[in-house]
Amino acid sequence: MISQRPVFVTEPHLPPLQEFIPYLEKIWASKRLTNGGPFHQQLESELAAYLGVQHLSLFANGTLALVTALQALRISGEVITTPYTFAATAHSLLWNNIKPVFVDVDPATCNLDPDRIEEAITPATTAILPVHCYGIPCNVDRIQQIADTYGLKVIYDAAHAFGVKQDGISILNHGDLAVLSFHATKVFNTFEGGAIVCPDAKIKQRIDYLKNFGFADEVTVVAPGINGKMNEVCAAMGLLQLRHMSQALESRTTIHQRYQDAFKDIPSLRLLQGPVGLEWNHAYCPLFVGPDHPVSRDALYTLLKSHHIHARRYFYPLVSAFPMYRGLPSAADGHLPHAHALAEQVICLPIYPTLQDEDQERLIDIVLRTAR
Ligand code: T4K
Repeated sequence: MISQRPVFVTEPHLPPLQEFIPYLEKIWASKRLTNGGPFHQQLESELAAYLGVQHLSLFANGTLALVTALQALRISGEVITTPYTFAATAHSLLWNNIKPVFVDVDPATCNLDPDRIEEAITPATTAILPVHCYGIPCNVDRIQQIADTYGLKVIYDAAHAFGVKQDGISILNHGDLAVLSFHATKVFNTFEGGAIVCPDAKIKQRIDYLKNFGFADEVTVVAPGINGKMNEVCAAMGLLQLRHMSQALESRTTIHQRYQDAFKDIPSLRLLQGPVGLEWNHAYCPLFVGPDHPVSRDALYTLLKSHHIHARRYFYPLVSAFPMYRGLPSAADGHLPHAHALAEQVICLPIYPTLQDEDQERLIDIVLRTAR
């Protein structure tokens, strides 16, 4: 009998429960629950080593990390960003009273098109906030060149880019800061969580103050900081996850390869490809349903749903279409043609280490039937 169990776009990666108990026992014994406890400290140093970055500051989630990264660099005025992302990217600007300026994306990567950035710069521009969408790296060299020429800061929204390397080097080392998300749905999760990757100890210290109400010591408050701290249970989850990362990444690669093999001869279906030298984390598996495919993207989405397969249309609708952004001149329809086309065509297929072979085969079979 064909399985009809529900399949979601992702499922959190959960190490065996019995391996988590000793961490909880330590938390209970020490009564240290949060505010930079021992697991928090340990995770910061283990993650920096694992990711190949100088420093990082843990956060309660990626959104608070984005908001704080912008504050740490005193970004104001206008910031150039992508409309093809999750709401949190642009929202972090609004939370700082910054005006987002949307620039179109390169359809090959789904990331900010560097050729379109310069025309969006005005005297009010202070920074660029690109996203390494789906974990595929932005054109970091071109973006840095533009930032250097115009004296702009670069903060990468690297929510999808945990562990991604290009030519052996972490892509998290690019820009002035990079922000990670460790949400339950991410490649590496701490239930909820996030981090700012910092190039030096001085900026890390400022960020550490900002995520703790601005306290520099018991009696000194240096900024109107927020409470963005990660607690000890989440940090412990991160430490345990790290022990299982290589296996999880391997499974994701295998699953992605199966999709690749299954759809390679269908020209109206496109899977994203990384550049040569990319160590991708396969955070997502976006499939682009071209206009000449016999079935539209939305019809495929509905068809899969009728088989209890809950794929997701990340990122549809575009952030620039949300009510709080659609009045901006840069959100105008004709201004973002590539982002619009991607948003109309994308469907993210289930990809996670515990995805069952038979569920993936079932899904592939349904998609292949739409091509006949
Ligand atoms: N920047 C970018 C580019 C981002 O993509 C995100 C987050 C952020 C910034 C902000 O980072 P955080 O503040 O979140 O750390 C999800 C996630 O909540 C969000 O973290 C993520 N991006 C976004 C792309 O996806 P939803 O609203 O689509 O999630 P939800 O609850 O519909 O979950 C999707 C599927 O995952 C469900 O159908 C079932 C499964 N699931 C989900 C959860 C929460 C589980 O199996 N277990 C779970 O606990 O936003």
